[in-house]
Amino acid sequence: MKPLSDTRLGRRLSRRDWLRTGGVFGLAGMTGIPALLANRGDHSADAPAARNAKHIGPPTGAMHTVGTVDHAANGFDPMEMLTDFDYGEVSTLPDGRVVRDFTIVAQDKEIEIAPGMFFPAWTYNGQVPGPTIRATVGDRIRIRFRNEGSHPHTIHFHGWHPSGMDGSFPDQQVSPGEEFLYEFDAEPVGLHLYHCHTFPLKAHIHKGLYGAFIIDPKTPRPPALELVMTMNGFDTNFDGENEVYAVNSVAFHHMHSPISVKVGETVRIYLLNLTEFDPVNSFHLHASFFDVFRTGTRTESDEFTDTVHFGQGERAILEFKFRWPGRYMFHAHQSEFAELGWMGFFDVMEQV
Ligand SMILES: [Cu+2]
Repeated sequence: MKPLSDTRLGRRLSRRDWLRTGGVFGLAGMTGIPALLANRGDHSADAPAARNAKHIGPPTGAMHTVGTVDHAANGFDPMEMLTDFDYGEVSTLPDGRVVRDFTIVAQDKEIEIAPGMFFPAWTYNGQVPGPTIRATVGDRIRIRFRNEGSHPHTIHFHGWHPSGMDGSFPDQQVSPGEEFLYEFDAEPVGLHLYHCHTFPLKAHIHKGLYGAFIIDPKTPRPPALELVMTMNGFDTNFDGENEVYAVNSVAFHHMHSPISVKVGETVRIYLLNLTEFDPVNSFHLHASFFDVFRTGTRTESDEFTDTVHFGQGERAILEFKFRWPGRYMFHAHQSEFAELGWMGFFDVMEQV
């Protein structure tokens, strides 16, 4: 079903070879991976594509998966994840400063990343990405980290913190069954991230141990519809290349469930790239342009464009408004990523 190697030729098939040989057609039948892909290639009666097309619906060229992901079983819903901000348990220090207490637990967990396609993830709090940690600049952050997974893990936060809180050194690894308390002040203002910093990093990050860390300025940003989108990918056959791409883990989710916005409403996307294996990922918005606040550290827009490209760990706040009602696509501008899951729709309604 998933030919990792061609023993006859004695060489490993690359993902692209695999797509060309029709491997994905078997995948399409098994998992609902897009009818779009099933429509490529040989359509003769005996071709796997034709056989599987019968199971996954008519060859409409529809650009999404067929079937549904069980979000309840996953324990997270990509739509809810867009606006799910964890502000922690709030208390105050004697000097009046705000303290935010969080608990993050590392757990091994199988997650469904496309209908019928499961990935053996390593998670923070059972979800990929982990919870979006949010604070105001200057707040004290305390994160009680418990490792209930099968491997050593850490949490390495981007932002200011002393060396002892870095979560990257050999003596800072948290073994299964152990705990560590990360404590530091939230600074600087910006859109940051956190991720496991255990070697090999590419395995620990790709398995799902990452999340967004937003530090708001003292004067809040203007009101907007705020959405967190973490661009990610999954290497489902462990060949060092991703077979599935998404924002917030579930391929094509917003093709089935478009994001509702209003004409003239400010949309603010906290966009991060945590894709492993590929050097860049990108975001392109149809029929509109957006301001780009790189790393979210400054209040002036760095750029006005319709496409941004990020290396891993790179992130920016995007702000835009739609002028007209209707359906507008957003997707990676690496067409291959888009066709393997990283695309979605905004549904724009008239203001009432
Ligand atoms: Cu780890």
